[in-house]
Amino acid sequence: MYTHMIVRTPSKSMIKGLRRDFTGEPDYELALKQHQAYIDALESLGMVVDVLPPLEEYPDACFVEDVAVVTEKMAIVTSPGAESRNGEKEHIVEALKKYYPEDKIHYITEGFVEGGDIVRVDDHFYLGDTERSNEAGRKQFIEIVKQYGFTGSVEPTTSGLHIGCDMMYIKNNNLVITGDLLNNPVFDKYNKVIASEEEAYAANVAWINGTVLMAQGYPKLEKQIKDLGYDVITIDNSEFKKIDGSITCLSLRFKAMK
Ligand code: CIR
Repeated sequence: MYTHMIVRTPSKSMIKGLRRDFTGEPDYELALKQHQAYIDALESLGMVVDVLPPLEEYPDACFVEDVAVVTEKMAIVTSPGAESRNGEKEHIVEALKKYYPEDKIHYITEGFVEGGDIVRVDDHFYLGDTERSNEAGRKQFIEIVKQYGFTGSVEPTTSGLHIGCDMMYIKNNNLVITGDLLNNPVFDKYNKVIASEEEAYAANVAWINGTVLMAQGYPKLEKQIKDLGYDVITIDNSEFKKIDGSITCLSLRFKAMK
């Protein structure tokens, strides 16, 4: 069960956010409205939401998922592999201290790893082998989580920016999955909820205490998830999609330790 969320208001500079393909410039005012709708959806589910101020010097800073991994036992401040994003990590620490004792906040100091490249499935973390992380960062991450009884493994990922673009766990053994990860036998033990190629973008869904938050406009996947008995909330996040953002990247979701 999650109780809290941390988000960061997009800065005006978000229109210059990193992207792999240009599909149009984001409309900042619309992005702000979509961000508020995202917050409203989570508050409607009873989550306490901390809204951090925009960081103009970091166009991608609204994607707070990439700078930390938060659990019920500890938090890890990551170290983004995208050079323009690495400094964002300094700005999440204070927000985490509100909810975690200092000795339960760990830091990636070796190499790089981004939160979007880490997907938790029960007590295991799958880490993506993408351009945003390296061996040293992944190794240190796995060493830290092992101290808390978690396990971790690294999986090849070629179709998305992060492994989290192509899979998300919605509990009860249900794994929303798409792209190359479908060919990885490691995931055969899960009930695969397959996002079709044309709906691949929507595979990044957020499970929030039994409800699934997902991008608007992907009716097949929405039905597949509803058919499993989940309530679904859809969010229009067109402006974040233009800079490779999806649903989970806009928040840190956790059960506060203090
Ligand atoms: C980036 O390329 O870093 C941002 N424009 C998008 C980050 C999306 N993060 C995520 O899915 N966890």
